[in-house]
Amino acid sequence: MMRAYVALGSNLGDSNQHLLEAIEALAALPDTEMVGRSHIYRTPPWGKLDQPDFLNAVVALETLLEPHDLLDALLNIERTAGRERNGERWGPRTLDLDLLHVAGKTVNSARLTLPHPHLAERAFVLLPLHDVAPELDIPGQGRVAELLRAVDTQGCTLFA
Ligand code: PH2
Ligand code: MG
Ligand code: MG
Repeated sequence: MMRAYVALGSNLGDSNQHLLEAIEALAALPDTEMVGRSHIYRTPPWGKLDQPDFLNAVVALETLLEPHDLLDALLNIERTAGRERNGERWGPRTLDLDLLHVAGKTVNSARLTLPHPHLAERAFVLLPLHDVAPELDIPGQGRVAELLRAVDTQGCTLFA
């Protein structure tokens, strides 16, 4: 079994519903158990500012799926939520599922980089990740609690 951390985000449609359905779908993945779930946070848009606030969360999984198989499963769940990829970087989306880290694994493929290279810059990831894994040490980046202290969480609020 491998411990994997997945970030969830949505800022189109009924974002709370998209996140709740995604959490259910993740918990139902084959050979996978959901072992942690963060609060849901409302967060200001990062990267591209003229779009609605996001809801963000993180879940922890114990899984037998290899990282690339897990990635395929995440993309399937995104498609089920009506995710459209129009090529716009950092634009609004019904559901975004990002694989953040898989314990003991580094991956550098065309499709996937693990640990997620921009995790340490993003309050919208670190805040919920801190709920489920404050002591987690991200190789090359640091402990989640310390990474969180170093980012600006202004405008991020507890949603649920
Ligand atoms: N996702 C992005 C771009 N910007 N901003 C917030 N607050 N939350 C996100 O999940 C997010 C973002 C691209 O995936
Ligand atoms: Mg993303
Ligand atoms: Mg994504």
